[in-house]
Amino acid sequence: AQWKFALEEVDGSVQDAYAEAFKKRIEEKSGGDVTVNIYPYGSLGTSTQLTELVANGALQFANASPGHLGKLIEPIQVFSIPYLLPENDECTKKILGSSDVLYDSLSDEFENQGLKLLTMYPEGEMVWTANKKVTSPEDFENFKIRVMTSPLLVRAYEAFGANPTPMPYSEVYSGLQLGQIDGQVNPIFAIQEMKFYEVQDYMIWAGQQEFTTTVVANADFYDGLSEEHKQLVDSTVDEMVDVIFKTQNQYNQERLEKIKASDNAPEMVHLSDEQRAPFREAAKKVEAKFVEMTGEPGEKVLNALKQEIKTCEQSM
Ligand code: 6CS
Repeated sequence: AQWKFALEEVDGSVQDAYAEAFKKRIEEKSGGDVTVNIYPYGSLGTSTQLTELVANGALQFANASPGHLGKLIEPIQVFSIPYLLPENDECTKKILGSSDVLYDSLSDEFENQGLKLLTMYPEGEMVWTANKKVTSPEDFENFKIRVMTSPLLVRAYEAFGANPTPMPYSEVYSGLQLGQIDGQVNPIFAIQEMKFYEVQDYMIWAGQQEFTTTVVANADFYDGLSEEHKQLVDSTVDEMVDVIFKTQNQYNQERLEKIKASDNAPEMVHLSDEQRAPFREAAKKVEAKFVEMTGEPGEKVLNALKQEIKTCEQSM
């Protein structure tokens, strides 16, 4: 069998590291029975288009990040509520890898769209890059910030006082360069590999959000797999939880050093707890918006996730 796995990120990214390790394990364990072909971001289209290609069976696997899934699977936007996920990374890893909320109720929503939710993993803390020093919601006034295409992200950055502009990943660099947008938000490894730091003066840590992604499969493809192949996919996905957690940490650390060592490196700004406070306060409004958008099912997901976070944090 030949399986196609498409990425929302370029060669050398965190998603690429995942797919490469997945491929290696699958090919070895299947004894050459299965080959996995990886398609990095670019030729096949935007994140939204990749999700469509998996849903209609043209692709077997792809990454599909909540930041772009919000129109198709509204409640997955719970992962885009700022300051919601645990501060403890181990809890984030645990919840994304094995949460009941995620793999019971939310996976049904994926199923309804022809998608099998295989796993979810973190890719690192999201950092703002900007052409001015933003330390308060007031600084965000008239500031055009690019966000991913999920509707809740527009609400989130409005609540933070900015003018959010949703656009695909591939358009961000030129948007920054041409001044159509003033800033954007992404994990450090992505800021480095997409060269956003070259056209921005500041990198700003506000601690508001972990970047999360899902790996989805075409649902009919997955359901139709032999027991042996299903086991192959499931066991590999399980093994990958720790592998990718370590890799993304390493990539983000190494690439921060690269950015710092570059000519004209952006100024690194770490917001204090006091400076973060108004953004945290604004996040409550985003939570309310989420409930308004997604209704009772969304509210249930939100409350159950909060409970899981609390339980994990208390056990650490
Ligand atoms: O900003 C984005 O659109 C993208 N950022 C990352 C780090 N991965 C995929 C996503 O589409």
